[in-house]
Order: sequence, then C-alpha cells, then structure tokens
Amino acid sequence: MFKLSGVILILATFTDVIWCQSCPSGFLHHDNSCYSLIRVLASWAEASVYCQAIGSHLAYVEDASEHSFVEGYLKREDTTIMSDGIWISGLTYLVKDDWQWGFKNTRIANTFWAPGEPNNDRSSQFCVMYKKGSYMWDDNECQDTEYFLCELELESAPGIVGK
Ligand SMILES: [Ca+2]
Ligand SMILES: [Ca+2]
Repeated sequence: MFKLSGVILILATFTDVIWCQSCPSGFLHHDNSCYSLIRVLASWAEASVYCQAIGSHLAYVEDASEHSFVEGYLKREDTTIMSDGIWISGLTYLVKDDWQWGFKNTRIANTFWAPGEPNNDRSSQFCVMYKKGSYMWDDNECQDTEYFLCELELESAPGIVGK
C-alpha cells in the first residue's frame, strides 16, 4: 500500500512537471501559449497544415496583451524575416468582412489592423498576416507565400495553472 501511494505520488509529481508551463524547443513562452515563427514560405493553407502537423495551429491573437507580445517577438526577429508578412489564423470567407479564427470557428473580437487595412486589395484578400515593418495586421491573398506563426496552448491542470 505504501509502495503504491509512493508510485502515485511520483506520478503526480511527474505530471505536475509536464503541466508546468514549458514549451517545446523552438517555441517561445507567453502566458498560457507557446509560439514559433516558422521561417518557411507557405500559403495560408499550407501554413495551417504545417502548424497542425506539429501539434499547434496558426496563431489566434485574441487580445491586446497577446498582440503586443507577438508584435515584440516579430520586431526582435525582423532581420530574419524574408517575407512581406507573417500569417496568423484569421480569415474571412463566404461572408465579406466576417473575420474569423480559422479552424476555431469564432469571430475575431479584437483586431489590430495596420492603418488603411483591411483594404481587400484587388477584391481577393481573405487571410490575415502581420505586415513586416509595422507588425500590425494586413489582409492578404491566401495563396501568397509568407512566413507564419504557430501557437501551441499549454495544457492547464485545474488548480495548478488555472485559466
Ligand atoms: Ca492565442
Ligand atoms: Ca491588404
């Protein structure tokens, strides 16, 4: 009996360590998420598949605090960014100007558009990226190839991390 509780205790401790807020290598930690700038040119759809394949998703930048973190991260990486922008998960489809987080199926509540955006240039811009330089949002053509930002939400154990 003592041995069994010992094992349980060790397991519980180990689980705590797993749940402790740590990110996989190559990801940067902020609040309850991990972020990785993927320096590969990809369409929005290819970027989505890539993020999902590594257990994450294109970033959902949902509030001012998250935006300011992402903006700072991208600005620090500016010299390594060889694309016009960095895809995140936002897109509009079927209904004009109905901006959603792709694959999450929730409407975007807070937006961080660059001045003059979204301009739906040539009536064909349906996907959201951070514009290189200003690091604010720009709607762009989904098939354009850009670097992109994956986000991975950390597991949170009730009572340990708290959400
Ligand atoms: Ca997020
Ligand atoms: Ca635009």
